Amino acid sequence: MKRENFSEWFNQILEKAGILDIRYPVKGLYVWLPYGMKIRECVIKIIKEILENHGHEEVLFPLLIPEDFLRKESEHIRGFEEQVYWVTRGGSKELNVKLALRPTSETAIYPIVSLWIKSHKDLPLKIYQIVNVFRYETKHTRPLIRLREITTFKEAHTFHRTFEEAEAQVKEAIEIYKKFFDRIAIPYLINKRPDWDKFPGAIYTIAFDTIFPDGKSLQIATIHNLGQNFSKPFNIKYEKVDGNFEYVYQTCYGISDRVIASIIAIHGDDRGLILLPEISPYQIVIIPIIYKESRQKVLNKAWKIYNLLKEKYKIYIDLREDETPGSKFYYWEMKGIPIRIEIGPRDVDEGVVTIFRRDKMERIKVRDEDLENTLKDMMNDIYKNLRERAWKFLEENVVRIFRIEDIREGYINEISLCGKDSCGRYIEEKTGLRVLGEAIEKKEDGYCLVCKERTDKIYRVAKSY
Ligand code: PR8
Repeated sequence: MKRENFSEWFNQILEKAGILDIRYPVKGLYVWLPYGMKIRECVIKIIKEILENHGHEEVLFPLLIPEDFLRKESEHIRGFEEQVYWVTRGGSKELNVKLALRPTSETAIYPIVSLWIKSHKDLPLKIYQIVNVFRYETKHTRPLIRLREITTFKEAHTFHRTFEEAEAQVKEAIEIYKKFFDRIAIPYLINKRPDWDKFPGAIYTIAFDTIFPDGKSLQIATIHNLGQNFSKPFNIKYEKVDGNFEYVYQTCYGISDRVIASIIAIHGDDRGLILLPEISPYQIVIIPIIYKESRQKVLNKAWKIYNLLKEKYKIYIDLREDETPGSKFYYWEMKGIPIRIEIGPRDVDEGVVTIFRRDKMERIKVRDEDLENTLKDMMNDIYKNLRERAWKFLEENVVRIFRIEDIREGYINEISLCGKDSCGRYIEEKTGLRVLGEAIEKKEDGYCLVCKERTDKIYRVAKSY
């Protein structure tokens, strides 16, 4: 079902695993449920840790942006004009200055940062925030994937003395996202977007794209080199060592709820979610198999194991007596808990427990004294297995193509292209697919499929979300 009817599978999992309620009566807006919030928290914790380790500090800017701020950079507003929600009234009074719900926060942040930055000593400055943003999307909206309220928008903004420093920051941002996606076992391809598809106001955009089970690509992160395009209209200047003033050079980069969509879509299966130990609300669930006569001894052992493991793992003991063990198994499999420990009366007598791992759907018996070591190895192995499986799927769906007529929907096609806009546009028109951009970590000698010029550039083409 995941493969054949991905959209339906995805929406069902969101509901059945308790991630989102998708019945909110405004298009493109959804309700986060308790279990979904716990997963979201785990993911946020990882990205925060990585950003902080790379010298970024968290800030929080207002949601509302005055119209004149939003309009300061002309390309930016041209790109976002049709996506902005406006607040025009306070109660029954018309506002003197219209206020935009931020579609992203450049134009909220930069006027204020221009007051912070005075000298070269204030640079580099690296800040980030995790907020909701609103975009009036006109393409088909989907939970977590194409939202009108992006609820988990992590945006980083950096300010530098020179163009070279901003370039180095783009490289650092690539490393940051590699670390992040590796940690959550999401495979990616890194593409420099064609000029016509870059972020409004940027010099260029680099994107991380992944592939979904239906063969469509999804942009899961973007990094933009803004040059001085924003610092000039927003007047962000610093005093150089020699006493002259110069506009700063900037980058910004962001991820969204799509990260969580990817975790669900890429790791999950027909039984539900499959979570990595690090992002699972519980890493282990203990299920005592309770019968009247042996109730006490089973519960004693279950609590003993719980106490033994609770310092090391996020662990939950499912004591519900109005549910059968079978329905509990099904329930926690749907929720993607990496490991379940089953304890029955016979296990108590024999000094063993049964361990079940969700990613491989395998059950083994382990002696009590081996339990801790087995769990430790298994947690690592689950991460390794999910990561390998996910990368394998991506790699199997990337195809090297040598003729335009062989470009296929459902795959990421790699082709030789010279890089001229006209050649890229031609491919998009001819195939109905999207040119994701130039592979930044791959070169190969060949001839542009359109104009036949020599080139070593590889471009990726796919149907995308
Ligand atoms: C910026 N400014 O805004 P970006 N639903 C879910 N996720 C989305 C949606 C949507 N409607 N639109 C975009 N994304 C820059 C960088 C501050 C931070 C996700 O960049 O417009 C996509 O994964 O490219 C995208 O890569 C990311 O947000 C950043 O958005």
